[in-house]
Amino acid sequence: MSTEHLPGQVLAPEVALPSLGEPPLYQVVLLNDDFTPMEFVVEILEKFFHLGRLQATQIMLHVHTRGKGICGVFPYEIAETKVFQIRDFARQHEHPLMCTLEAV
Ligand code: TYC
Repeated sequence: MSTEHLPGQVLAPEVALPSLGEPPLYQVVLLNDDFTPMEFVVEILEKFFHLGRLQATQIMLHVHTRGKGICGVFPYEIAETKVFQIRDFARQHEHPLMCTLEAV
């Protein structure tokens, strides 16, 4: 289908130019379980969120004691990619670690 306008036709601005606000943000949430080793969780936080050892350990311990915790906040596609990568990495190492997305 052609996208050319008919001569003299003018598109309403809201149709021609969708507003470009900030993208909605999503938090990547890590869930506790009884089996995944603490050291493995710390490695995940370092590897996928570029956290230092201290902050990664603090977040791991928060998840361990409180049941869940936020690893980072991102636009949807980045957050979704991190969730998939973490799930895959955990499965490759045969750990049941789970993480999810939550709208901010
Ligand atoms: N509870 C796990 C243990 O005692 C450690 C753990 C922490 C697992 C955080 C998952 O998201 C998690 N080995």
